[in-house]
Amino acid sequence: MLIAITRKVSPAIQQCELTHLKRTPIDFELAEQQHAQYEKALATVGCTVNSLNAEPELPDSVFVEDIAIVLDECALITRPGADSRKPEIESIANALSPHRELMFVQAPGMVDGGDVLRIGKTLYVGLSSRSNQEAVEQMQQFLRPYGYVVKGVKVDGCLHLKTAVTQVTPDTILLNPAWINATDFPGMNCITVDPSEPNAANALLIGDTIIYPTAYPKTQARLAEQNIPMQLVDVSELTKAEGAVTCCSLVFVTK
Ligand code: CIR
Repeated sequence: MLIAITRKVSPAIQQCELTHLKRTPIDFELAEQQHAQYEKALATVGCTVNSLNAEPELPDSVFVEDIAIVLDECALITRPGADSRKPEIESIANALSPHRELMFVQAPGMVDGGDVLRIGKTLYVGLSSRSNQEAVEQMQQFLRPYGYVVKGVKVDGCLHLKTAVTQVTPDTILLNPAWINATDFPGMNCITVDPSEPNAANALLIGDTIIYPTAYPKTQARLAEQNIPMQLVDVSELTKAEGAVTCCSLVFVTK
C-alpha cells in the first residue's frame, strides 16, 4: 500500500520562514482548500492519505517533507536547518515509527528533506542554507549498509535542491539550469523549465504521474511534449510560503 503522510495547514502559516521571497498575505482559507485538493490528488494517484492535525504553533509544519527521508529500508529523521522548524520533529517521528526503523540526524548536522533527491540508490543532498556536509556524512554512515551513496550538491539561488531539480520519469529530471547543473546527475535525461518560470522544477512523481502546479503552463507544455502524465493542482497560497508540491507529503510503500 502507498501511504502519503500530510499535515493540515497551520493557522500560523503567515509567520512562515522566508528566504528568497518577500512576505505577502496568505489567504488561510484558500490555502486550506488548496491543500485539501492536493490531498485529493494524492488519493487519485493511488495514495492512502494519513492527514495529521494542524499544529497551530508551528507555521511551516504543513511542509512535512523537510522532516524525514523515507526509504524502503528505514526512515531518516532530519534536523531541519531553521530553528523554528525543529519542534516539528516529534510528531513526524511518531507518525513514521509504526512503518520504519528510525535514524536521527544529530547536531552539528542539519538537513531539510527538501534538499534530498533520491534517484535509485543515490541520495543527492543540496548543500544549501538549510543542509550541511556534516549531515551528508552522517547520512552516508547510516545508509551505507543498505547500499546507498550520498552525494552533496552545491545549491545557489534557491531554497532547496528540489526547488531546482526533481525526477519526472525513471530516467528524466526537470531542472532550472540557473540553479543547478545537469552534469551533477549523470545518466539522466533533462527537461529544463521555461526561463520565465524559474520555480517550475518542483514536481512530485508518484508511479508514472507527476503532481504538478497549475502556475507553470509553459513548463507544463514541455512536460506534456514528453508524454508525462500530470495531475494538476493549484498551490498558489503555499507557494507564498516558499513551499511547492514535493514538500507537502511523505510518500512511501508500507510493508
Ligand atoms: C521554509 O522556509 O522552511 C518554509 N517556509 C518552506 C519549506 C518548503 N519546503 C520544501 O520545499 N521542501
